[in-house]
Amino acid sequence: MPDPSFRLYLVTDRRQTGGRLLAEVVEECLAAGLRAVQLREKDLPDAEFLALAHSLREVTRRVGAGLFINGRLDAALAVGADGLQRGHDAPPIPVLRLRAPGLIIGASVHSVDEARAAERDGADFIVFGPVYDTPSKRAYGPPQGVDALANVVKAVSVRVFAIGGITADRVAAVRAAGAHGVAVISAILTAERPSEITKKFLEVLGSA
Ligand code: TZP
Repeated sequence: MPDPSFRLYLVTDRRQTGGRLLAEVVEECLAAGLRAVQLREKDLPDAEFLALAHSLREVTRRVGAGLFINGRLDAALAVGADGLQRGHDAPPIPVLRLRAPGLIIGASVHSVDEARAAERDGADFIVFGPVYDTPSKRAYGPPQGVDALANVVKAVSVRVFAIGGITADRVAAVRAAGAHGVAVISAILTAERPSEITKKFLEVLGSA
C-alpha cells in the first residue's frame, strides 16, 4: 500500500476536464508520474461514483499509484482503495479506523484547531486550505493564505498538503511554509496537456 509520502495529490472534478473522460485524463497524469489520486465527485450518485471508482482503481493499480476516496467509506472498501479522504461530515477518524483498519486516512481541515484534532484522532495526513483563491470559487471559504498554512504545519507533526488555487508557480511558497505537498484540481484538470502540468508539478516538488 502506498504511504502518504507522495507530494502531488490530484483531486478529481469531472466537470473540469473540458469534456474529456475523467479516467482518461487521470491515466495520462499517472503516465506522467502522478502517484496519488483522490476521487471526489460529491454530487455523483452512488452507482456512478462506484463505476468511476472502479475505473480509477484499475488505472492506478496498473502503475502502483494510490487511490483515495473522498467521504464514501463503502465505495473505498468496495473497490479496494488505498485510502479515504475525510471531510467534516464523515464519522470520526477512530470510527473509520475500526471499520476500515487498512485504509490510509487523510483529513481535510480548515484551521489549526481542526488540524490538531485530526492528528489527535490519528489522521495519517492533513489537507489544509483553501490557501489561495480558487477557480472553483468561494464554496470553500475565503483563502487562508500561506501564513495560516505555516501555522497549521507548526501545530502538527503529520504531513500537510496545501490545497486551493495551487499552481506550479506557487509550490515554492507553500513548501517554504512547510507543506509536504500539494493537492490540486483545476491547474491540472483544465490544462490543455494535463500530463505536462503534472510533470511540471513533480519537477518543482522535487519528485520527478
Ligand atoms: N478544498 C479546499 S479548496 C478546494 C478544495 C476541494 C478546491 C481546490 O481546487 P483548485 O482548482 O486546485 O483550486
